[in-house]
Amino acid sequence: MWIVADLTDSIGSLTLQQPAKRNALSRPLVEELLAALADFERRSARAVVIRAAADAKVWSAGHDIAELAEAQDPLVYSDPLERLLRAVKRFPAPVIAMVHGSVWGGATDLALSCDLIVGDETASFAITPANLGLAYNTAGILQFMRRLPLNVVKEMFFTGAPVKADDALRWGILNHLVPASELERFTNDLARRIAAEAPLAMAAVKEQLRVLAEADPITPEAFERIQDLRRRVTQSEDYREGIRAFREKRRPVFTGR
Ligand code: YXS
Repeated sequence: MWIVADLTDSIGSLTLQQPAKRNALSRPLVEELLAALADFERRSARAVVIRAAADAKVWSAGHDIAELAEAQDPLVYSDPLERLLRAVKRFPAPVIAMVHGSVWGGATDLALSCDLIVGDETASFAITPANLGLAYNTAGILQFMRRLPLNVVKEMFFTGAPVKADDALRWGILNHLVPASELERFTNDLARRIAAEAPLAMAAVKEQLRVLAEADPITPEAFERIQDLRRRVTQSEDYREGIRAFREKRRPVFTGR
């Protein structure tokens, strides 16, 4: 088991439980999250909290780099993590990310795909394709653009550096920044308040907001241009070097080829 799932008083809780790999969002872990969300939907959960274990220093290290396809797009529509991001955004009740610890790469996209994020002073958020020589996918870029000011999105993608908790609050990544000692109580109170509201109204307004937020008209030419840009990066030597460097536990040397 890579997660712990619990449903009590109509509030679902999903705890990432793979510390040896810093809760990397591997295929088996993601498939368990997807199965638990489907179970929560069947049992009419009215709110869901996604979290790591209380003592985790890393909320999640993002995509499992060992699973990333080389020389082809590793962030395709059918990728398990992409399926999870869509499932969270489509879940018919609010999903809250409760963040203690650092959040990396695709896990930051997962947190931003939740409806609300509550973090403590240890929370930080990084998006890291540049560290691997990778071009992020369109749905993911749009997710960041919808949630954050463009200059903030650019700084996060250009540097790959973690955004620390106080900046995460200031820039709008966090809904609430609370002391670590308060995090669980605060988040549970928020979930209970949401779960006490009318569930049909909650589900409707969440889906309305998703449909309207995602109503991005994109021309075929724009789509083709983006695909061409991503294809060249995905097939680059730099991307191969990024994966190799992670595997060899060293800093990558990018040559622009
Ligand atoms: O060497 P062992 O077998 O003990 O395994 C090590 C790491 O290899 C493993 N691990 C990972 N395995 C697969 N995918 C990962 N993302 C990943 N992260 C870590 O966990 C074991 C312990 O790692 P270690 O020794 O580095 O732990 P630490 O506590 O010193 O450092 C924790 C981190 C998270 C700061 C460090 O592990 C790290 O920087 N991990 C990579 C974070 C990252 O860049 N994630 C982005 C993944 S790619 C992704 O999400 C998107 C495709 S994108 O790039 O577009 O954002």
